[in-house]
Amino acid sequence: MEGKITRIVSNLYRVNSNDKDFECRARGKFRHDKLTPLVGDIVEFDPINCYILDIKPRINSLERPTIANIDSALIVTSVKKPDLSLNLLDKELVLCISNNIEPIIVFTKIDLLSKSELNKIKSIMKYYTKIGIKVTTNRSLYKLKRLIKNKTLVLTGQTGAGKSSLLNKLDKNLNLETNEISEALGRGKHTTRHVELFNYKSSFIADTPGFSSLDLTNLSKDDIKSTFKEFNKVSCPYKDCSHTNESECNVKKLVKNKKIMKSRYENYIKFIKELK
Ligand SMILES: Nc1nc2c(ncn2[C@@H]2O[C@H](COP(=O)(O)OP(=O)(O)O)[C@@H](O)[C@H]2O)c(=O)[nH]1
Ligand SMILES: [Mg+2]
Ligand SMILES: [Zn+2]
Repeated sequence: MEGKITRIVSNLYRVNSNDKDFECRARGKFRHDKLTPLVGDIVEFDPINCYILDIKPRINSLERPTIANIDSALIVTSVKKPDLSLNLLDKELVLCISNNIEPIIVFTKIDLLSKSELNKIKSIMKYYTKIGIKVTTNRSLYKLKRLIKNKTLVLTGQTGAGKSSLLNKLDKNLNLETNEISEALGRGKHTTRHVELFNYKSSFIADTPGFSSLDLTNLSKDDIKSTFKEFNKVSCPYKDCSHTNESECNVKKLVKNKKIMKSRYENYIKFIKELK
């Protein structure tokens, strides 16, 4: 039978197949091949003796959290408490896109905004949508459900952004704890936080704090540049323009003309400088 590993505790692998869980062990063969089954792996297994027989090729794998075959990431981004950080959002976008993970931005706490603040957020949402990124809010559950259908997803976002609340909204049975304080305490108590995928209809969602390490050091300048989708459509006089110090750069012109969001450009420059 074929299934998906949703949880690993010591040497027990939980394999979900047709809505049923099987607690399996892995064959010694994997240790030989230096191949460790990961949460998210699609495996062939023996449902009678509960042994994992084979691991299907991965589409990708992340290290922190350790997880394989991620289609999309829900980038949970609060607009207040904690305040909106476009720097963090853009960084998460770079990490997703460079790992071939489809980003889905979910803005939260819109209800805490004044009217003028709301208009600002709306124009930010419009911009990200325009450059081809999926954007929704935690109030549009219907849209969100459509966006996550048949996918394996990770949640990412700051503590207090509303990740657990969002999962609870999707699935009332989950009952995840939802406040900063309990989470902060929990983090201290459980030093090893293992990754677990929970099955929601046809989707699997990783209950993790997301990319615990938001560092770009494994990327090159070109990797970063290519994740800024709106820059790629612009042709500059220099074929390999880095859009930094070149005297003639059409990206920089578009930033001046407010066709490219200023914070996007500034974050691009910051990320490139972080590599040095
Ligand atoms: N006003 C408001 N509060 C929210 C919203 N989403 C979550 N919260 C609150 O924000 C706090 C942190 O939420 P939680 O889900 O624990 O965040 P997490 O750390 O990302 O899992 C909790 O007190 C939630 O009730 C929202 O859309 N609006
Ligand atoms: Mg939480
Ligand atoms: Zn340029």
